[in-house]
Amino acid sequence: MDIASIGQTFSRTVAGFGRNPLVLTHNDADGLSSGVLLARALARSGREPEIRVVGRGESAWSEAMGAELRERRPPGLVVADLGLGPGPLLDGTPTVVIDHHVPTGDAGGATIVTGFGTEPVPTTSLLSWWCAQGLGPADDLLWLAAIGLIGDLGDKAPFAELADARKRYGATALREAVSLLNAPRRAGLGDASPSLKLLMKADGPRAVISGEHPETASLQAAREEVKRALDAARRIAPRVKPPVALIRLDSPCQIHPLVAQSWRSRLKGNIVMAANTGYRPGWVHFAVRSATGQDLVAFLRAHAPEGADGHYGNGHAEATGGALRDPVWNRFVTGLGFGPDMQVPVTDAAG
Ligand SMILES: [Mn+2]
Repeated sequence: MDIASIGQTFSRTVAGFGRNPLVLTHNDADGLSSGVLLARALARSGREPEIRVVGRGESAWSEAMGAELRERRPPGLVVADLGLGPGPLLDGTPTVVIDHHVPTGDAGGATIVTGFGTEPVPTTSLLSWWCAQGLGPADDLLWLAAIGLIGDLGDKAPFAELADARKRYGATALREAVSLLNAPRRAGLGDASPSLKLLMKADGPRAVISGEHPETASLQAAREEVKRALDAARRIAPRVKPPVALIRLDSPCQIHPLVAQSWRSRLKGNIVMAANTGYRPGWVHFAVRSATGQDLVAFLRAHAPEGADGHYGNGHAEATGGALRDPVWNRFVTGLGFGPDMQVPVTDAAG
Protein backbone atom coordinates (compact mmCIF):
# COMPACT_ATOMS: atom_id res chain seq x y z
CA MET A 1 0.00 0.00 0.00
CA ASP A 2 1.33 3.43 -0.98
CA ILE A 3 0.89 5.81 1.94
CA ALA A 4 1.47 8.99 -0.07
CA SER A 5 -1.24 8.08 -2.55
CA ILE A 6 -3.68 7.32 0.30
CA GLY A 7 -3.06 10.82 1.66
CA GLN A 8 -3.56 12.35 -1.80
CA THR A 9 -6.77 10.39 -2.36
CA PHE A 10 -8.10 11.62 0.98
CA SER A 11 -7.17 15.26 0.46
CA ARG A 12 -8.66 15.28 -3.05
CA THR A 13 -12.07 14.24 -1.73
CA VAL A 14 -11.84 16.47 1.34
CA ALA A 15 -11.21 19.45 -0.99
CA GLY A 16 -14.88 19.13 -1.99
CA PHE A 17 -16.11 19.32 1.62
CA GLY A 18 -17.81 22.39 3.06
CA ARG A 19 -17.03 23.90 6.45
CA ASN A 20 -18.76 21.40 8.77
CA PRO A 21 -18.16 17.87 7.55
CA LEU A 22 -19.40 14.92 9.58
CA VAL A 23 -17.19 12.07 10.76
CA LEU A 24 -19.15 8.88 11.37
CA THR A 25 -17.21 6.33 13.34
CA HIS A 26 -17.41 3.10 15.30
CA ASN A 27 -17.56 3.10 19.12
CA ASP A 28 -14.54 0.86 19.78
CA ALA A 29 -10.94 1.97 20.41
CA ASP A 30 -10.11 1.72 16.70
CA GLY A 31 -13.18 3.69 15.65
CA LEU A 32 -12.90 6.38 18.34
CA SER A 33 -9.21 6.95 17.74
CA SER A 34 -9.84 7.10 13.98
CA GLY A 35 -12.67 9.59 14.42
CA VAL A 36 -10.61 11.87 16.66
CA LEU A 37 -7.58 11.62 14.40
CA LEU A 38 -9.62 12.53 11.32
CA ALA A 39 -11.50 15.33 13.12
CA ARG A 40 -8.23 16.88 14.30
CA ALA A 41 -6.73 16.66 10.82
CA LEU A 42 -9.85 18.25 9.30
CA ALA A 43 -9.81 21.00 11.95
CA ARG A 44 -6.19 21.81 11.12
CA SER A 45 -7.20 22.23 7.49
CA GLY A 46 -9.64 24.97 8.52
CA ARG A 47 -12.84 22.98 8.91
CA GLU A 48 -15.12 22.46 11.89
CA PRO A 49 -15.97 18.76 11.80
CA GLU A 50 -18.51 17.01 13.98
CA ILE A 51 -18.20 13.41 15.14
CA ARG A 52 -21.16 11.02 15.31
CA VAL A 53 -20.33 7.75 17.04
CA VAL A 54 -22.31 4.80 15.70
CA GLY A 55 -23.02 2.67 18.73
CA ARG A 56 -24.94 -0.25 20.12
CA GLY A 57 -27.63 -1.60 17.84
CA GLU A 58 -26.83 0.91 15.10
CA SER A 59 -25.33 0.46 11.68
CA ALA A 60 -23.97 3.09 9.31
CA TRP A 61 -25.48 1.26 6.36
CA SER A 62 -29.04 1.24 7.67
CA GLU A 63 -32.24 2.99 6.66
CA ALA A 64 -32.29 4.78 10.04
CA MET A 65 -28.82 6.23 9.48
CA GLY A 66 -29.74 7.23 5.92
CA ALA A 67 -32.71 9.19 7.28
CA GLU A 68 -30.55 10.85 9.94
CA LEU A 69 -27.96 11.91 7.37
CA ARG A 70 -30.59 13.33 5.02
CA GLU A 71 -31.83 15.37 7.97
CA ARG A 72 -28.36 16.62 8.98
CA ARG A 73 -27.18 17.28 5.41
CA PRO A 74 -23.46 17.50 6.18
CA PRO A 75 -21.37 19.09 3.40
CA GLY A 76 -18.93 16.18 3.47
CA LEU A 77 -18.80 12.78 5.09
CA VAL A 78 -16.02 10.59 6.43
CA VAL A 79 -17.10 7.10 7.46
CA ALA A 80 -14.54 5.24 9.57
CA ASP A 81 -14.36 1.65 10.80
CA LEU A 82 -18.02 0.98 10.03
CA GLY A 83 -17.67 -1.50 7.20
CA LEU A 84 -18.13 -0.94 3.52
CA GLY A 85 -21.76 -1.44 2.60
CA PRO A 86 -24.02 -0.72 -0.33
CA GLY A 87 -24.28 3.03 -0.75
CA PRO A 88 -24.33 5.86 -1.18
CA LEU A 89 -24.84 6.90 2.43
CA LEU A 90 -25.93 10.38 1.39
CA ASP A 91 -26.60 10.99 -2.28
CA GLY A 92 -24.62 13.83 -3.84
CA THR A 93 -22.34 14.36 -0.81
CA PRO A 94 -18.58 13.89 -1.14
CA THR A 95 -17.80 10.86 1.02
CA VAL A 96 -14.67 9.01 2.07
CA VAL A 97 -15.04 5.53 3.54
CA ILE A 98 -12.04 4.32 5.57
CA ASP A 99 -12.25 0.72 6.68
CA HIS A 100 -10.61 -2.69 6.98
CA HIS A 101 -13.52 -5.13 7.29
CA VAL A 102 -14.72 -7.55 4.62
CA PRO A 103 -16.64 -5.30 2.16
CA THR A 104 -20.31 -6.04 1.56
CA GLY A 105 -20.83 -3.27 -0.99
CA ASP A 106 -19.08 -0.49 -2.90
CA ALA A 107 -20.44 2.51 -0.96
CA GLY A 108 -22.10 3.79 -4.13
CA GLY A 109 -19.26 5.79 -5.62
CA ALA A 110 -17.64 7.04 -2.41
CA THR A 111 -13.88 7.40 -2.21
CA ILE A 112 -12.73 4.16 -0.61
CA VAL A 113 -9.63 3.69 1.53
CA THR A 114 -9.65 0.05 2.58
CA GLY A 115 -7.02 -2.10 4.20
CA PHE A 116 -8.89 -5.25 3.28
CA GLY A 117 -6.88 -7.53 1.04
CA THR A 118 -3.46 -6.20 2.03
CA GLU A 119 -1.13 -8.20 4.26
CA PRO A 120 -0.98 -7.50 7.16
CA VAL A 121 -4.38 -5.77 7.23
CA PRO A 122 -3.99 -2.32 8.86
CA THR A 123 -6.56 -0.93 11.28
CA THR A 124 -8.84 1.96 10.41
CA SER A 125 -6.80 4.12 12.80
CA LEU A 126 -3.60 3.51 10.85
CA LEU A 127 -5.36 4.13 7.53
CA SER A 128 -6.76 7.32 9.07
CA TRP A 129 -3.30 8.47 10.12
CA TRP A 130 -2.06 7.92 6.57
CA CYS A 131 -5.08 9.88 5.30
CA ALA A 132 -4.40 12.70 7.77
CA GLN A 133 -0.89 13.11 6.38
CA GLY A 134 -2.48 14.12 3.08
CA LEU A 135 -3.79 17.26 4.81
CA GLY A 136 -0.57 18.22 6.60
CA PRO A 137 1.88 17.16 9.31
CA ALA A 138 0.29 14.60 11.63
CA ASP A 139 3.25 13.19 13.47
CA ASP A 140 1.84 14.19 16.89
CA LEU A 141 -1.28 12.09 16.13
CA LEU A 142 0.65 8.82 15.83
CA TRP A 143 -0.46 7.78 19.33
CA LEU A 144 -4.08 7.74 18.14
CA ALA A 145 -3.14 5.36 15.33
CA ALA A 146 -1.48 3.15 17.96
CA ILE A 147 -4.62 3.15 20.14
CA GLY A 148 -6.61 1.61 17.28
CA LEU A 149 -3.84 -0.83 16.37
CA ILE A 150 -3.65 -2.17 19.91
CA GLY A 151 -7.44 -2.18 20.29
CA ASP A 152 -8.03 -4.33 17.23
CA LEU A 153 -4.80 -6.29 16.81
CA GLY A 154 -2.96 -6.22 20.14
CA ASP A 155 0.30 -4.53 20.94
CA LYS A 156 2.43 -6.99 18.99
CA ALA A 157 0.80 -6.19 15.63
CA PRO A 158 3.48 -6.13 12.91
CA PHE A 159 3.49 -2.44 11.98
CA ALA A 160 6.51 -0.14 12.14
CA GLU A 161 4.22 2.69 13.26
CA LEU A 162 3.23 0.69 16.34
CA ALA A 163 6.83 -0.09 17.25
CA ASP A 164 7.60 3.63 16.92
CA ALA A 165 4.60 4.63 19.08
CA ARG A 166 5.53 2.11 21.77
CA LYS A 167 8.97 3.69 22.00
CA ARG A 168 7.64 7.24 22.07
CA TYR A 169 4.67 6.87 24.41
CA GLY A 170 5.36 3.67 26.33
CA ALA A 171 3.75 0.30 25.67
CA THR A 172 2.15 0.13 29.12
CA ALA A 173 0.51 3.55 28.90
CA LEU A 174 -0.87 2.75 25.44
CA ARG A 175 -2.26 -0.63 26.55
CA GLU A 176 -3.88 0.85 29.65
CA ALA A 177 -5.42 3.67 27.61
CA VAL A 178 -6.95 1.14 25.19
CA SER A 179 -8.35 -0.93 28.04
CA LEU A 180 -10.02 2.13 29.59
CA LEU A 181 -11.31 3.58 26.30
CA ASN A 182 -13.01 0.30 25.38
CA ALA A 183 -14.81 -0.03 28.74
CA PRO A 184 -17.80 2.38 28.42
CA ARG A 185 -19.12 0.85 25.20
CA ARG A 186 -18.95 -2.61 26.82
CA ALA A 187 -20.70 -1.58 30.04
CA GLY A 188 -24.45 -1.94 30.48
CA LEU A 189 -25.17 1.61 29.35
CA GLY A 190 -23.14 1.15 26.18
CA ASP A 191 -22.37 4.85 25.85
CA ALA A 192 -18.91 5.56 24.45
CA SER A 193 -19.19 9.35 24.72
CA PRO A 194 -16.93 9.70 27.82
CA SER A 195 -14.19 7.92 25.86
CA LEU A 196 -14.69 10.20 22.87
CA LYS A 197 -14.65 13.34 25.06
CA LEU A 198 -11.47 12.23 26.74
CA LEU A 199 -9.72 11.41 23.47
CA MET A 200 -10.67 14.83 22.08
CA LYS A 201 -8.88 16.54 24.99
CA ALA A 202 -5.91 14.23 25.47
CA ASP A 203 -2.50 14.86 23.96
CA GLY A 204 -1.29 11.31 24.50
CA PRO A 205 -2.01 8.04 26.31
CA ARG A 206 -0.77 9.40 29.65
CA ALA A 207 -3.44 12.10 29.61
CA VAL A 208 -6.02 9.35 29.02
CA ILE A 209 -5.00 7.29 32.04
CA SER A 210 -3.65 9.87 34.52
CA GLY A 211 -6.96 11.11 35.92
CA GLU A 212 -6.20 14.75 35.09
CA HIS A 213 -9.47 14.74 33.11
CA PRO A 214 -12.72 13.81 34.93
CA GLU A 215 -13.81 11.28 32.26
CA THR A 216 -11.11 8.82 33.33
CA ALA A 217 -13.03 8.02 36.53
CA SER A 218 -16.14 7.02 34.58
CA LEU A 219 -14.03 4.86 32.29
CA GLN A 220 -12.61 3.11 35.36
CA ALA A 221 -16.07 2.51 36.80
CA ALA A 222 -17.22 1.07 33.48
CA ARG A 223 -14.22 -1.26 33.43
CA GLU A 224 -15.07 -2.54 36.92
CA GLU A 225 -18.64 -3.25 35.84
CA VAL A 226 -17.49 -5.19 32.79
CA LYS A 227 -14.98 -7.13 34.86
CA ARG A 228 -17.70 -8.31 37.25
CA ALA A 229 -19.88 -9.43 34.33
CA LEU A 230 -16.95 -11.26 32.76
CA ASP A 231 -16.06 -13.05 35.99
CA ALA A 232 -19.60 -14.44 36.15
CA ALA A 233 -19.58 -15.39 32.46
CA ARG A 234 -16.37 -17.36 32.78
CA ARG A 235 -18.19 -19.97 34.89
CA ILE A 236 -20.60 -20.84 32.06
CA ALA A 237 -19.73 -24.07 30.24
CA PRO A 238 -19.88 -24.28 26.44
CA ARG A 239 -22.39 -26.60 24.73
CA VAL A 240 -20.83 -28.39 21.77
CA LYS A 241 -22.54 -29.49 18.54
CA PRO A 242 -19.64 -29.90 16.13
CA PRO A 243 -18.28 -27.81 14.62
CA VAL A 244 -19.85 -25.17 16.91
CA ALA A 245 -19.23 -24.65 20.63
CA LEU A 246 -21.90 -22.31 21.97
CA ILE A 247 -21.71 -20.30 25.19
CA ARG A 248 -24.97 -18.72 26.23
CA LEU A 249 -24.72 -15.45 28.16
CA ASP A 250 -27.33 -13.13 29.60
CA SER A 251 -25.74 -9.76 30.40
CA PRO A 252 -26.36 -6.10 29.49
CA CYS A 253 -22.60 -5.79 29.05
CA GLN A 254 -20.90 -6.36 25.72
CA ILE A 255 -18.88 -9.31 26.97
CA HIS A 256 -19.68 -11.82 24.21
CA PRO A 257 -16.62 -10.95 22.06
CA LEU A 258 -14.33 -11.26 25.10
CA VAL A 259 -15.87 -14.59 26.15
CA ALA A 260 -15.62 -16.02 22.60
CA GLN A 261 -12.01 -14.91 22.41
CA SER A 262 -11.19 -16.46 25.79
CA TRP A 263 -12.50 -19.90 24.70
CA ARG A 264 -10.89 -19.76 21.27
CA SER A 265 -7.65 -21.52 22.13
CA ARG A 266 -9.21 -23.88 24.69
CA LEU A 267 -11.70 -25.18 22.12
CA LYS A 268 -9.17 -25.47 19.33
CA GLY A 269 -11.12 -27.74 17.00
CA ASN A 270 -14.35 -25.75 17.21
CA ILE A 271 -15.97 -22.61 15.98
CA VAL A 272 -16.60 -20.75 19.23
CA MET A 273 -19.78 -18.74 19.44
CA ALA A 274 -20.68 -16.64 22.49
CA ALA A 275 -24.30 -15.51 22.39
CA ASN A 276 -25.73 -12.81 24.64
CA THR A 277 -29.49 -12.77 25.20
CA GLY A 278 -29.39 -9.88 27.71
CA TYR A 279 -27.62 -7.30 25.60
CA ARG A 280 -30.54 -5.79 23.71
CA PRO A 281 -34.23 -6.64 24.18
CA GLY A 282 -35.68 -8.64 21.30
CA TRP A 283 -32.28 -9.55 19.92
CA VAL A 284 -29.51 -12.07 20.42
CA HIS A 285 -26.03 -10.67 19.83
CA PHE A 286 -23.23 -13.12 19.24
CA ALA A 287 -19.49 -13.20 18.58
CA VAL A 288 -17.67 -15.89 16.61
CA ARG A 289 -14.00 -16.81 16.89
CA SER A 290 -12.03 -19.93 16.01
CA ALA A 291 -8.55 -21.35 16.14
CA THR A 292 -9.35 -23.65 13.21
CA GLY A 293 -8.36 -21.03 10.63
CA GLN A 294 -11.73 -21.34 8.90
CA ASP A 295 -13.26 -18.33 7.16
CA LEU A 296 -15.95 -17.49 9.73
CA VAL A 297 -17.71 -14.91 7.57
CA ALA A 298 -18.14 -17.63 4.94
CA PHE A 299 -19.33 -20.07 7.62
CA LEU A 300 -22.03 -17.65 8.76
CA ARG A 301 -23.03 -16.92 5.19
CA ALA A 302 -23.47 -20.66 4.58
CA HIS A 303 -25.65 -20.97 7.70
CA ALA A 304 -27.60 -17.73 7.39
CA PRO A 305 -31.14 -18.20 8.71
CA GLU A 306 -34.12 -16.76 6.90
CA GLY A 307 -34.61 -13.23 8.24
CA ALA A 308 -30.94 -12.42 8.86
CA ASP A 309 -30.19 -8.84 7.80
CA GLY A 310 -27.27 -6.43 7.62
CA HIS A 311 -26.52 -6.99 11.32
CA TYR A 312 -25.46 -10.56 10.60
CA GLY A 313 -22.05 -11.90 9.58
CA ASN A 314 -20.00 -8.72 9.17
CA GLY A 315 -16.41 -8.26 10.22
CA HIS A 316 -13.30 -10.27 9.53
CA ALA A 317 -12.75 -13.85 8.35
CA GLU A 318 -11.25 -14.66 11.76
CA ALA A 319 -13.50 -12.48 13.95
CA THR A 320 -17.15 -12.00 13.17
CA GLY A 321 -20.59 -12.34 14.73
CA GLY A 322 -23.87 -10.53 14.46
CA ALA A 323 -27.26 -9.80 15.86
CA LEU A 324 -30.48 -11.66 15.14
CA ARG A 325 -34.01 -10.98 16.28
CA ASP A 326 -35.18 -13.62 18.77
CA PRO A 327 -37.24 -15.80 16.37
CA VAL A 328 -34.50 -15.65 13.74
CA TRP A 329 -31.94 -16.67 16.36
CA ASN A 330 -34.08 -19.68 17.22
CA ARG A 331 -34.08 -20.76 13.57
CA PHE A 332 -30.32 -20.22 13.41
CA VAL A 333 -29.39 -22.38 16.44
CA THR A 334 -31.85 -25.06 15.41
CA GLY A 335 -30.15 -25.17 12.01
CA LEU A 336 -26.80 -25.62 13.76
CA GLY A 337 -28.16 -28.68 15.59
CA PHE A 338 -28.84 -27.20 19.03
CA GLY A 339 -31.93 -28.09 21.05
CA PRO A 340 -34.65 -25.93 22.61
CA ASP A 341 -32.40 -25.06 25.58
CA MET A 342 -30.43 -22.69 23.33
CA GLN A 343 -33.53 -20.96 22.03
CA VAL A 344 -35.00 -17.80 23.52
CA PRO A 345 -38.66 -17.19 24.33
CA VAL A 346 -40.34 -15.15 21.63
CA THR A 347 -42.80 -12.46 22.67
CA ASP A 348 -45.33 -10.99 20.25
CA ALA A 349 -43.50 -7.66 20.29
CA ALA A 350 -40.40 -9.35 18.92
CA GLY A 351 -42.45 -10.63 15.99
MN1 LIG B 1 -11.37 -1.62 13.41
